[in-house]
Amino acid sequence: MSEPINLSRRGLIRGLGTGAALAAAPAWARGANLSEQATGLIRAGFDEVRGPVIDLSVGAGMRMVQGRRGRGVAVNGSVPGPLVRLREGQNIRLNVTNHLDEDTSIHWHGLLLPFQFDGVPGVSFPGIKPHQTFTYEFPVRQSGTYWYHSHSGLQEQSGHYGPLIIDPVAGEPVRTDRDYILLLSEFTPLHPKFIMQRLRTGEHYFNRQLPSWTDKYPMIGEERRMWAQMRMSPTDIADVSAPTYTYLANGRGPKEGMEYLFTPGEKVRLRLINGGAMTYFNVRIPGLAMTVIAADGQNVRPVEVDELQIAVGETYDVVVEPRGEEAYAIVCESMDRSGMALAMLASRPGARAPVPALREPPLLTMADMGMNHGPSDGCQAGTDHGGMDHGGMDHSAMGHAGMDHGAGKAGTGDGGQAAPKGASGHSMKGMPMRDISLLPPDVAIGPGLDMVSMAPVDKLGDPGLGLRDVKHRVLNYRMLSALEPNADTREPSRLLEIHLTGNMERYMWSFDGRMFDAVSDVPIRFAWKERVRVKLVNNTMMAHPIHLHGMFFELVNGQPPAHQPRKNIVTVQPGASATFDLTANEPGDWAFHCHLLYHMHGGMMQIVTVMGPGDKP
Ligand SMILES: [Cu+2]
Repeated sequence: MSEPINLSRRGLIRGLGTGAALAAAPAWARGANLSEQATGLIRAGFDEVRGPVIDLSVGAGMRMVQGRRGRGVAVNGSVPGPLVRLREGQNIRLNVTNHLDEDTSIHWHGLLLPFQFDGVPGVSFPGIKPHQTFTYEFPVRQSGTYWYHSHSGLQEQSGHYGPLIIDPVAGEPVRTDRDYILLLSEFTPLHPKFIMQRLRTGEHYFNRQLPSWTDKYPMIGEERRMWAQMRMSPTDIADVSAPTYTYLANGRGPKEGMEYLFTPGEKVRLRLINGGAMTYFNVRIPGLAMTVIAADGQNVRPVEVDELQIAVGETYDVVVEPRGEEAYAIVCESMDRSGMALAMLASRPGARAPVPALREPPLLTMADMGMNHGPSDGCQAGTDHGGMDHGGMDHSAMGHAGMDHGAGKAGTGDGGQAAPKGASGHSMKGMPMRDISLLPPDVAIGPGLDMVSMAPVDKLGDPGLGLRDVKHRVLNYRMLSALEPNADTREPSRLLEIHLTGNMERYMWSFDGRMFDAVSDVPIRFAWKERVRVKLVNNTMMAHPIHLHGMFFELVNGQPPAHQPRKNIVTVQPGASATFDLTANEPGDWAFHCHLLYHMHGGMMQIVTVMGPGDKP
């Protein structure tokens, strides 16, 4: 194996598995017939492409991960696709050729560009037809850690994604000796269309951690009855989990020996990218602190933590200084703790650190249904009866069968149309799960909405499910602060409230009760350079990573306006709210969606239209 190279001195390493000998130039690079690529096994790991013109080809093939085979979609014959390495200030032309027998696309996640090149079929361009080439061309106006992925169908689940790094003109604010990419994702031998179909027909199909009456979850019988009556489950944390998924580090399973070399005392930069379709990861390196220096590609004031949760689509750059041990495990547990992606920091090839066992699966709490008012995010169901009382639920009411309301009430406000079975207001006897009087009038009431948060509070300080009561330091959004001051610190002139809505049973997901329909939907409109405050209210029991294309917004996280952190994804915790400020200065039509692939596909998407300087509002 060749000497690892790194970004700051000798180039940026791809991080090869120890088992994988450095192959000769791949078939596509040798000018081989691309149809050959369609039958060969897709490689794990990635090469690097750079320069003013970059050619990318999207093709299908079989993937093999830890002995399991599945159909894959690859860029340039590998999963992840090649590292696209750009330089701030350059002009880039990317020729993307589609070798699939279906349409494809590439969305450049987090990049500022003319909307025609944002790569969302039906929103910004028609998509790339089979055997056609589409050329993306734009000036590179930023720097940092990003990624790219398909925005067509469910191709992202099959492997159509890759890292994208932009080197800054002015140099990095933090000097490091080594610079590595750790792109997290999932592999499944199942066809993503099959997964979507099963999610629609039975939401618990892939959740293997459903509590039974005999399991060891620390719940009393009453709590179990409450969850059962709501036909929800406190283990409803991930829609799809292991063993359906094998979690991947740069395309490699936890047993496939992904490693990054270091020399003790060096500063190592890890560019974490969550390129998964559905999985939140909790990332920690036992024995090492991580200094977060960037979020979603934007520099932040360095903040030291021991663990962080990375939402689907997010990127975090962290710096670690390994010394003392010959190896450190980079443990990336799925949020539901059904499995982990794994890599090693190794002081010599093959050096290994012990890998801690998966921690106990976390449980949803009543607070995750928007029922607690207090700052105590971590309370367990049944242990915070005071907080539950605030939500209008007390024990006398619970014993009052007459307060149960189902389909009849759920149908009111919907033109008298009774909601179908499964769409009724969940009730915990006296506890209305769907009190529509709590919603603003512009939210559509119908079968796509099965829960209304009673008292959604801002939870930007929530480190994420499963990390609320760990003993070490965990990142949360309130700890992020922009390194360079924001350009626009005007007071927002308008407040826009958007509700995240869903019907868990029927796997319908939406904004304001309206599932995305590219043809008929009315976009969210912003005037040119309008400064808007957007409040997202989560009326579901799942965390949703909400992503805006084409622009950065600033999280309203308690930092002064000039240093509110710039992001393009924000997680809205279950039953909670999250708020950001936005300057609408990128004209065009932009996708705005949940980055959980099957939620987006299930309807949680909208178009944001930013008017140009000459447009009439
Ligand atoms: Cu995206």
